[in-house]
Amino acid sequence: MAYKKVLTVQDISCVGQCSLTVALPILSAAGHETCILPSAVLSTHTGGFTGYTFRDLTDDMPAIAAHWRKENIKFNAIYTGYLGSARQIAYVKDMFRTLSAPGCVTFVDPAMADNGRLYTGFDEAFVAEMKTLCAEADVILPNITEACFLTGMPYRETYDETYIAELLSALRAAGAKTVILTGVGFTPDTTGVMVLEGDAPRHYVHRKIPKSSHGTGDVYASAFVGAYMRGFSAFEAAGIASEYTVRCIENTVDDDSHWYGVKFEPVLPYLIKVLE
Ligand code: PXL
Repeated sequence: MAYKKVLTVQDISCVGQCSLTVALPILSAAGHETCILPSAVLSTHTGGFTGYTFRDLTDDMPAIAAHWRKENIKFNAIYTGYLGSARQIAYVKDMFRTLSAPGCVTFVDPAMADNGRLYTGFDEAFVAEMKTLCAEADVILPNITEACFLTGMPYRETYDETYIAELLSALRAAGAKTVILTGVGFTPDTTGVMVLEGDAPRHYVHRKIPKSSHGTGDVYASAFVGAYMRGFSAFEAAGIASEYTVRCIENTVDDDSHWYGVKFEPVLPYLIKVLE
């Protein structure tokens, strides 16, 4: 079995089932050694809670990376999610260059926006830096809103195949290599993922649960990275991550008190089985 050393760089939201509290268990369940670099520590995520704490860890990053270099620690994959400042992006690029083992795969989930809007705390300066990080990554995993911010294309609630094709071309023109564009559906009951690897995009379609759930982008990206690093193709990994994420949402949707994340943990045995 492919046992890879994966570094994931994203925040610790202590409560809220997103970022590292999702990525670490999912990547571990996928069978990989999972190393973490917290970009910030928050008491909760920013999507619905108020009064959360936020400790920016930007200034710790260069010393952590320097220590790893001194110890000659290298990674087979580096996967970034929610970053704590625009300044961190230069440090992350440096890590891509200096902490990659031969054949290292870099994944960037430009976690910064959804439903047409940037998350609280992000601005155009952050978007400009994130564009440069996406151009360096092997695989990017934006949702449609993030793809619009990355390319300058207008965000649309309703769209057709032509709009999505233009969005994918614009991402390519901005330097993206493999693109996993999430939340793409052309019928009311379905959604899916558009996978652009090489020249021809392929659409993985799955059922749509008519309720928006927090943290599912992180669940999706973590499952994708886990599957891809186990040797599945981008399209296969996109399908595995979709089916896992849909089951996590289905496992949560009836519990109105659980509005802040998805109950992904009881579904991990499913993911482990599918990856076998
Ligand atoms: O799931 C993305 C995410 C990660 N981390 C923090 C967030 C969000 C989305 O709102 O607030 C802190």
